[in-house]
Amino acid sequence: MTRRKVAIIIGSDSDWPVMEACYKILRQFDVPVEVQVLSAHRTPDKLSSFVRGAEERGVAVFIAGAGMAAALPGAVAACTPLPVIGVPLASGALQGVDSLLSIVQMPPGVPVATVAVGEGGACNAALLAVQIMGIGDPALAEEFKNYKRKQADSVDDKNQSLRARLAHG
Ligand code: RP5
Repeated sequence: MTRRKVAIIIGSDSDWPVMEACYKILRQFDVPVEVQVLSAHRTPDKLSSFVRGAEERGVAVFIAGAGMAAALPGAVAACTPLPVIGVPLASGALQGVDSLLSIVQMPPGVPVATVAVGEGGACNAALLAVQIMGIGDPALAEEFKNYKRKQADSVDDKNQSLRARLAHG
């Protein structure tokens, strides 16, 4: 079974240092990724033609990361029936409050799944995309279950190690 792709779109190359975390997690799950710098405000025509052609190229989910008056995820959602995850980024004077409100406050009928501001949100965007794609891809769903198990094991280890230190302190 050919695995479908995730398209990561960022509003500027200045967003990449944070959004690279998203890319790395998707690649750890062996999800094919397309990355594009395209802006809702600066390159609206190129953005629209990239998004409209994506389903045919095998894209299943979009992740759009942007800062400031972040119209990008909403503009992507306006042009596609595929799910869109929006990552608010902390750039400019308002440090992400502006982009969070821009991305989360979509009007009814055009959903964007908004995650946390910054790198935590970039990581969760990748994981949410894996969960969405896992619905039609049992191998990917199994990899996500393994990820959750390892995460829980690592918390158990930390719990035991802290409790042991306190017991001997
Ligand atoms: C947004 O404006 C971008 O997503 C970026 O977060 C912010 C600043 O862009 P640059 O001026 O660094 O290109 O559209």
